[in-house]
Amino acid sequence: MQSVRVPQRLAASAFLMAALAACADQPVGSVAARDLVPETVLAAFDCTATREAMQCTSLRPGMGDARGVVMGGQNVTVRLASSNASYNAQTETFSVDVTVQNLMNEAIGTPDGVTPDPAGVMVFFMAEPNPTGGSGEITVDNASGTAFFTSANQAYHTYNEVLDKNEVSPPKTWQFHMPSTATGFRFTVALETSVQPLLVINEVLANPANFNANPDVSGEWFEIYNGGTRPVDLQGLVIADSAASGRRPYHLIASSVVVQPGGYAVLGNNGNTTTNGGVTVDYAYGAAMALANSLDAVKIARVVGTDTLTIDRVQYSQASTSAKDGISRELTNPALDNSNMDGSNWGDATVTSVYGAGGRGTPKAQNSTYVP
Ligand SMILES: [Ca+2]
Ligand SMILES: [Ca+2]
Ligand SMILES: [Ca+2]
Repeated sequence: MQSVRVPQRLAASAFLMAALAACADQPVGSVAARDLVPETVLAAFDCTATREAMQCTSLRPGMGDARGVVMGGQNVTVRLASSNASYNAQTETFSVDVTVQNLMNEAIGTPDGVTPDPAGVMVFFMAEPNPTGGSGEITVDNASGTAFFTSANQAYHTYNEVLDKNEVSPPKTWQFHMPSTATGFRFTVALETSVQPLLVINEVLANPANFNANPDVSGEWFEIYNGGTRPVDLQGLVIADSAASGRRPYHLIASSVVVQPGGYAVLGNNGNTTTNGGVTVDYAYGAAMALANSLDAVKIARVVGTDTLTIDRVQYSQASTSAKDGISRELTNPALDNSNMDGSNWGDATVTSVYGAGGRGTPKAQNSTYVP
């Protein structure tokens, strides 16, 4: 039976069970079930081996990948490195140690940067080993399992790691059965994993200037910065603020808002620039959030199965610091700890040339308080 690559953490979720029941006549392990786990194909590699060595180079983006466009490749998003290649003539086994290095700013093997994805980082054999010298059937000997990737029952190696920026995994020994009649072989692999959306709440205007009778219901906004290496679509993520009774119910971002690496998105309660103080908003959440001019919090999270995992969260309790009338609060550098908006990692927008009647601030642009 085809193995089901569904993290144990999610296996008990009602969502998943409902999805499986809904397609009960589909083979277990169908793409529908796997897609509940937000996985990303990061790179594909063309690998060649002799009895003494193995090397992998990048495949071009989009090469025949039924799972979507392959992003980047070797030395762009992730690096595969091999060492200690050896051949055992008695058992006809070729062995090589392979490590995975994450070259991106965002962590991999985790949906939020902290929580390990039980599915880990998976390296799929897209094309099985074929001899390049001599003859005989070459097979993957010690796969972690098989699953549907571009076709059924494809072998994969799993690295159960959360890999932060530049981090290298411990080596895993890949073993192949290589008959003595073969002298070399070739195969392709693709690396698939969950990726942390490296989003930073970077600027908040909780207390718009008095451009109309009730500016709070028409002119609040906050800015998100993408500190990652890959674009992030906010669609499907959830946002919330706090209310007197605790966290307000999450609001699902219902339309596509792609934030490029190093780019910004502005989310506000009102998308109409003639009535919101003049701010151009990428996404309007309406009355789903209301940023108090006293104390409050802003959170963005992602839903994975029945879990809601925080991507970023900021809070403030000093109105005289973080909710000044008509002055946004800016993070001085997106790499800093931004959890406390009242703290010294944040500052008041200094630009006096206002974006509009709503007040001082730098919506969808680098903060005026930015310190490299
Ligand atoms: Ca609130
Ligand atoms: Ca307000
Ligand atoms: Ca800004």
